[in-house]
Amino acid sequence: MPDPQQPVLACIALGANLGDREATIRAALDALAEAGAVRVLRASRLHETDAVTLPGAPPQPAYMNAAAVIETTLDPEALLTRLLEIERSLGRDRAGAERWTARTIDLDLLLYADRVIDAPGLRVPHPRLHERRFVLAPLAEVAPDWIHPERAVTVRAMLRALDAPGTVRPSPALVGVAALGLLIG
Ligand code: PH2
Ligand code: MG
Ligand code: MG
Repeated sequence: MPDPQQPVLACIALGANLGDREATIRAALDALAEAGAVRVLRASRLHETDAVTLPGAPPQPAYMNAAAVIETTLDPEALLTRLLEIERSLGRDRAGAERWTARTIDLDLLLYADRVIDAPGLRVPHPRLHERRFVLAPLAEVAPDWIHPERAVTVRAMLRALDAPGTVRPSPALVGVAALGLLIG
């Protein structure tokens, strides 16, 4: 186990397709930055993306997606709990929700240092990370050289290799984080 006091880097995906998507994503990043034990180091631009749904599911509004690199002293379980708390505080209602239904906010733990975790409710790296353009396109802005610990390839290479269709429209707006002034490089 890593030293619990030693900060590690992790990557988070943010997605929203109900309500004021952009405002909610900004609020989620601010909430992450304001809570103790987490520093937001980089935030991607906002990317508007067509909703990927389960086969046969009704169409959904387009998403706003983004990604961030954070530094944290929380272990992966505590970080996941923090993400779920922020989702709830921003109006995510999971009651009765089936998979992949529209949501005000979705915060996914994509990568946590070079750890591989397979526990109920927590799989890291995120199991579908490598096949989703709406995850990889923003992630490649903030962590292009991050190596997927199971696939041994970089985020940039995974994005390049992607053959799944998917429409991603990057917006000129950075998500931006209050009091942090960060950037993509
Ligand atoms: N999240 C999903 C399912 N489908 N589609 C887009 N475009 N963006 C998402 O964040 C997304 C999705 C489940 O988490
Ligand atoms: Mg998700
Ligand atoms: Mg989620």
